[in-house]
Amino acid sequence: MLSDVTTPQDLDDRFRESLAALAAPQQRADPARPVADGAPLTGAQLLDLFDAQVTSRQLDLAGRWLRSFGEGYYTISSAGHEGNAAVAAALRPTDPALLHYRSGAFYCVRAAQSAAPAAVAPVAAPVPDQTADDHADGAAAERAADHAGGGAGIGGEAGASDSEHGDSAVPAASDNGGENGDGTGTSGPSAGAPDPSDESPAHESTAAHPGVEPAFSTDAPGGRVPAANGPTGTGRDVEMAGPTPADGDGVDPVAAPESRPLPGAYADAARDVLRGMVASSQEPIAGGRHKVFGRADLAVVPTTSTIASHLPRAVGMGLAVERLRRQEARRGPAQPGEPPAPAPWAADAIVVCSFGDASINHASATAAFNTAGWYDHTGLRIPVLFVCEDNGLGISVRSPQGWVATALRSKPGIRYFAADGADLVEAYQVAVEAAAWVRRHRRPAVLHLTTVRLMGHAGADAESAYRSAGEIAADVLRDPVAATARRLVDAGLASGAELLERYDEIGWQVRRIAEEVLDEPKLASPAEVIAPLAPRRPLRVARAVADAGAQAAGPGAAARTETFGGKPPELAGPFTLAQSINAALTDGLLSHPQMAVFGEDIAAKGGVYGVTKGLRDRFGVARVFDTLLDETSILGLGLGAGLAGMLPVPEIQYLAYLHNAEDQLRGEAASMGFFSQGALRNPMVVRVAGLAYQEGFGGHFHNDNSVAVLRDVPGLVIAVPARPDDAAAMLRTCLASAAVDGSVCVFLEPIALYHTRDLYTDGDGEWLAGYSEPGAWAGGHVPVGRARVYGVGSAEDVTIITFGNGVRMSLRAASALADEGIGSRVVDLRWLAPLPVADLIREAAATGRVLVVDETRRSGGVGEGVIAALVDAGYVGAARRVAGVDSFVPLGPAARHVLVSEEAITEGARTLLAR
Ligand SMILES: Cc1ncc(C[n+]2csc(CCOP(=O)(O)OP(=O)(O)O)c2C)c(N)n1
Repeated sequence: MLSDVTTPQDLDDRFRESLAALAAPQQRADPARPVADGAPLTGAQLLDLFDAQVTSRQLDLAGRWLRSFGEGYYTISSAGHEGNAAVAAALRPTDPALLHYRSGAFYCVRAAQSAAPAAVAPVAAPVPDQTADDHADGAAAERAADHAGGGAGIGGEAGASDSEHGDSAVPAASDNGGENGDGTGTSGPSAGAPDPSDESPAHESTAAHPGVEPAFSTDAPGGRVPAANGPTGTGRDVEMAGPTPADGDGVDPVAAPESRPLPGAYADAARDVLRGMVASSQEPIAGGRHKVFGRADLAVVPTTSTIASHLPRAVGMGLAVERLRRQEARRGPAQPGEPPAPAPWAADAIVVCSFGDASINHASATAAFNTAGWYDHTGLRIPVLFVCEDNGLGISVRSPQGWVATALRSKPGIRYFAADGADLVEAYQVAVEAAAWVRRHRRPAVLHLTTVRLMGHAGADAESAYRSAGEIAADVLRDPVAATARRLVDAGLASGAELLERYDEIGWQVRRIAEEVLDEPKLASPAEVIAPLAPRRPLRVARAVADAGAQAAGPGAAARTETFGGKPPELAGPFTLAQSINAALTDGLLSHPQMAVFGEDIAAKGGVYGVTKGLRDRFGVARVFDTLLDETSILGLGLGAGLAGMLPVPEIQYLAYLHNAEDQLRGEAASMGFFSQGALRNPMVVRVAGLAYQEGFGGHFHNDNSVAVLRDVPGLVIAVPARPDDAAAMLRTCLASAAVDGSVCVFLEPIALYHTRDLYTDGDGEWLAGYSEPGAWAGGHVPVGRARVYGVGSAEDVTIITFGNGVRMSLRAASALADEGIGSRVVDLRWLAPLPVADLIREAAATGRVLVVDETRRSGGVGEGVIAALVDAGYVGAARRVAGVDSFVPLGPAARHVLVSEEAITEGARTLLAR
């Protein structure tokens, strides 16, 4: 009986009723044949996808069951979304997938695909279009990119000259009546005829391997549907004890479904999911840290609970995958001794990301759609398939009738496909078309998959508060698993009773595994929890810096000199902070072939402060490029590029503008190691221009002095160089740390010091520094979390702990104090995270009097952390703080009222000494 709230019991009862009502087929069909004339799936394939759907459904029921006695911690289900099994089947197991939290069936299919023996012929060999842009030389690409609005991209080799890329060449655009006239088309049975020119390369590749007997069927044009007699084990630790398989002699084409073994990969997938539900430390990706769909060997990248936050990353991955493909195509097969291409994804991979209908409204989603479309408009290729699983609801809020289709159809540069997720055959056909289109054209598309949501948003959700009983019942009637069962019975492939037996058998197996994983260990200590958070291997980082120096001084010396226009920076200078960062970025691009520098205005203009001047000319648009104006997307590009094996160095133009995109750093970048136990990483060095004291320029937004939002991001490295020589060394450290340990680093550059030359008096040039020659990089290496100490006068009376602009102000103040006979030691933290605690304690103890000079705000500012670190370490001396006022920074001279001044520093020191 269906109540006003759909409980697991209701859904289960209803499913049983509907299967019991199905008559036995009059005639049995051959499972090796298509389920219907012209259908893209055979009966056997449909039976297998049914298994995946049922496994997913039984996982949902098990999740509620585990919760009922307090041993399960996750009840958001996939029920109603099991049509996504078809999407997985249409893809290749090597296509990176960033999945919606309702992806149980997708995950089961992906696991089964991946379990295919290696001997199986690869499906759908790469035959991306060899369009004009593949052959574009750098200069042409650069011109094209410039023409397109200054935006090259990670795939910046592509020109805008693509013969297929334009209004006139959008495949089937005007054939199907859904064309928007801007490169966005509509496809799918519900929208119009498919474009014959979009035939998947899969056909070609399968035909190209005659005689190969795949364990997974390859006659479907897209990915691999797990075959009925597919692998029953994957070498992992579980196998479902299914009923005895039918004789494999092929004589009996009407084998009843209960005689099919359940692929062991489904059991493995079920175990993964159940381990997540019970927070087992043996869960394969997050190790009990979260319930996510993810496994590195399945190319399933875990996503966070923040809806749509994975979409900007998916776009970045698309760009990077395409860039690396082109790079590899250009350089040809690896020569002996040549390092392998760093990309972890197949060259012709496409990226898939799925999400709900309410999520399309989120700023992160609109940013991702826009960025994909923007790049597409410039002629750059982004092979991303967006999949919107539309159940019509976001928890309790309805998507307005027709809104999702209207919104998704009208995304410029993104081709639209639509399918009914309750019809597995149709969904598969359209998903294959969509995936093939993206793979062939290397362009973005969205698949709008209509679904229902069964059993509410999550376990505790009382749907009756916002939905009528009739509405809930209508959704149950559209249960996609029951729909697949009907299809199987109609096609003569099984009876309802047989399918019900299958459902129960899988249910029994899932419960058995659930009981097994209940006993598995949980994370048992803080150390265990944080182990994968941010690995630090300082010796390896130091060695990487030394190696880069040796390369630049030795075999790379000639190229380096040429890159610097004949005069290496150590022979030029002395440099300002900005010049030093510029030279270090140049050296970084030379040392790290996978490094790319990008952001707003950084290429053609060279940055609003000239820090990146000349880099594009030195390295070309593929490695140094302007992005569109959206910080979320800039970081998303970095997230995806890092995951694809690159070393991204995005720039955020002003600290104030990091905040609107901060989740991409906090929720996405910094958490990847944590939620994947280090199996996946997104190394990144985010350059941020910030902090105050830009006298006479701007108000708060160009003088933002708040870093509180960064300081508590677990594992994040925050560097604040004050001096030109430190800046170069610290940037080398950050790049090496990102490359070696996968670190996510914020390199916060004090704008006011960019062009500062003097320290004490006009013209003294004491804030300039020479640039280290590469042979000296190892000796001058600055490890993460090590401070610099300056002794002024006797250095015995007071310890001034500071960073950034505070260093220069404190040195000037210390000089004035020295004239009064007060000796100071000025400690430049250099790293705000992790704080150089050992250095702090040593220097504090040396005088017993600590003055913290903190240019950020009093509340939540860096000084709070410094004082707390001293207290935690048992420091018992005197301590004071001077800090910014808890205010936004006002315009003009009024800024001085809220910022730390040199006078405040000298006053603070005198007060300390007077105690
Ligand atoms: C940025 C963000 N805001 C709010 C939430 C809380 N939340 C979780 S799921 C959800 C609804 C999402 O609806 P939809 O995208 O349609 O996916 P569905 O759950 O319907 O499959 C909300 C609001 C969240 N996870 N992330």
